[in-house]
Parts: sequence; C-alpha cells; structure tokens
Amino acid sequence: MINRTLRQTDPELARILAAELERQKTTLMLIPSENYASRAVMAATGSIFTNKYAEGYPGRRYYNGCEYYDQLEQLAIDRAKRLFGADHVNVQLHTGSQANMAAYWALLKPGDKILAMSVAQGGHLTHGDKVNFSGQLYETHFYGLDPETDRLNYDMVAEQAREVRPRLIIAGASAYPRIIDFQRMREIADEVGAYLMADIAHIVGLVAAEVHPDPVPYCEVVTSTTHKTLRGPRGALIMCKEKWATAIDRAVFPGVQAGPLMQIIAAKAVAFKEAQEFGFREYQRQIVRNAQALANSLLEEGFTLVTGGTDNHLMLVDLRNKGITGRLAADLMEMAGMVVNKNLIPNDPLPPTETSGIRPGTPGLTTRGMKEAEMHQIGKWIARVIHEGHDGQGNPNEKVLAQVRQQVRELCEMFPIYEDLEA
Ligand code: DSN
Repeated sequence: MINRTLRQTDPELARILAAELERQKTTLMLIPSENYASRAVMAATGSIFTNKYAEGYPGRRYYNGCEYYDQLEQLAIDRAKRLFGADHVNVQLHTGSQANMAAYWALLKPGDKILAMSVAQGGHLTHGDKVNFSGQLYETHFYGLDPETDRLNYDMVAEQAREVRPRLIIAGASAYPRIIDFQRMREIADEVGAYLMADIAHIVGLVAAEVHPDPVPYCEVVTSTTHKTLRGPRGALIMCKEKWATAIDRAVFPGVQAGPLMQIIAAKAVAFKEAQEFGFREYQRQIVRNAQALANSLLEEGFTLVTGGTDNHLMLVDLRNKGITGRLAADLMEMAGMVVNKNLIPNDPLPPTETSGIRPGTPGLTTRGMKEAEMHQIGKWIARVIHEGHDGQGNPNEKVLAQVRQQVRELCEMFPIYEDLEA
C-alpha cells in the first residue's frame, strides 16, 4: 500500500508506486492472466507474516515459533480442498512454474516422456519447451490443434499418445479459448498407461465456480496459479489424489523450494475464502459473458478470432488480415490505455517477439464491474486503434490514440478500482 511510512522511508519507490496506482486506475486490463487483488488479499500480502521462516509443513516445521503459521497454512489447505474438492493440496508454491516443476519431480524421472500442447499452439513454456528446464530434463513431445478447426482434436491426441507412449500427458494451455475435455484426456492417458496432469492456471476461477469442466476427478495432479481468474496473490498451488500427497509435498519441500512465503499463503487463504463467497460464481459467469461480448464486437469489426470465438475468459485475435503485427497492435493499444499482450497464433509465421496475434481477456475488466455493453464499446476502440491508430508504416497516429485514451480514461472513472487507496 502507498502510505505515509513508505513515502517517508523511500520517496523514490513511493513515487513509482503512486504512478503505478494511477496506471492501474486509468487503464483497461486486457491481459487475461492478470487481475485486481482485493484489499484483504493485499493486506495479508503486506502483513507481518512476511517475518517468519516456516520450512516444513503444519506440525512438522524446521523452525520454532510456527504456531500461527501452522494455523494459517492449514486454513489455506482446508479452504482449497473444500473449494476444489481435492484430496490433498499443497499451497506453498511460489509460482506456476515451480508448481509444474514439483509435479514433474513427484511423477517422473529425468528422461521420462511428456506429451503436452506446444507453446506454438497455445501451451506453456513449462510444459516441455526446449528453452525451459522441462524440455531439458524430460523427453518432450507435443500435440497441436486440429489444422481445420484450431481446436483440440482428441482423436489426434490419442493417436500421438499411442505412438509416443508418454509417462505423463499434460492438459492445459495459456492461449486456448475453448473448453478442455479432461474426461477425454483421462481416457487417452488410461489407454496408454500415462499419468494425467492438468495445468489450470488460466481457468482456475472458472473451474472453482463450475463454469468450466473440473479436472480434479480425472487427474493424478492439478497445478494452478492463484493470481489470474482466481484473483488471489501472485503464487501457485498443487492439488492431487491422496496417493500422491507425500510425493507432492516432498517434491515441493525440500525438492524444489525451501522457505515458504507465509504472507502469500495467508493471502491465498483469503482468496480461497473469497472464492467461496456469494458473488464469485456470478463473477466467473460474467467473465465468460464479457469475453463472448468482446469477441462478438471484434467479429463485427472484421477481426478474425482463432476458433471463431471463445468459451472462456480469453480470445486469440489473428491480425494477419489487418496488416499489423501483434507487437505493434499491443503497443498502440497501450498508448490508448488498453493493456493487452501480443501472442502467437497457431502456426504463426512470426517469432514470439513479434507475433501475428493479441490475446485479450476479461477477468480484470469484470472485476471492475464492466458488463457486455462496455465490452462492445471496448471492441470498437480496439478496432479504431488498429484501423486508424497508425499510418501503415508503424508510426502511431497520435491524435486518434489520444482520443481513444481519453474515452478509456472516462470509462475507467465510471468503473473505479482501488478508489480508496492512499496515493
Ligand atoms: N504468464 C502467463 C500468461 O500470461 O499466460 C503464463 O505463464
């Protein structure tokens, strides 16, 4: 929080924080993996729980003085188990990458085969990409999307699984706008004798609210982050079947992590409580309705969407028919106050630093209380920026971008966020 103490102790940082608060208040958050944490989540994150080492688990710590840390971690675990109906939950993971690392550590030996969706088709770096530890430690094979539909084709995944005979199949993606059929993935895994892991970092809130099919009954292990659709602190968790509880806990500590971030675990406990409160399900349903409204607004403007639309919180816009790269589109949109990220589209001819697409999402906009009418308007602003916001040579049209920036600012004022935060 920006407060007098910080201003007095470190005015330089306080200035940066004040500027970032202003940015968050006055711009539209269109990055689907971001959200606005509640004041309660931030209060726990910035609390005295930051002061303690608590290596180990509740009742089995390597440090003294952990009475209240046992209580808070158990509270987080119990709430997460209830929220997701999981046999066992580990809440100590610092990041989604470390959650995946610990899951592989528990399930696999170095050199084992993994079958997952490639980054080029919407998967995640930690699902076996060669530049990541997962691609270096394990033999990785990738399934893609159906070239006709850009959707998962489970028969094609099954065929590949029969050829590869992986030890682990991963279901989950960072840029896939459609429902994932975890039951079908389980059938494929069973047919070839593989474990099934779901990485639900993006859709976790939708899963918790039963707006997306639940992977927990079908997977040995489910990993997730806690700061995206779940709207908690920046962090992660692992859920697993009871049979894997000890292996997962050992893989997390001492396997890949040492001291847990107890202030973040406290904030996770808060987020799990908030996710069980009245309103959370409706929030998740509105995220999807908003994504569909934004998708329709973009379609009306002649944009091409990968798969033609969305079932979840994000959409992938293929910009090739607009003669603009994802990088330039995202940069122009930022100048107009709409913060989105560039993203590869399936079989993208451009590298990840340029890309042919953008990946707008609606969790943050929905947290601000925006609904379908606002999504429709935002779609029109995106279209204006991409159609008129540059001269075709990569140079911004300052006048157009300033006009949209002003309209965005006015919309943000109508749907305020962190209004009462001290600046
Ligand atoms: N950075 C996350 C995302 O934006 O999807 C994945 O790690």
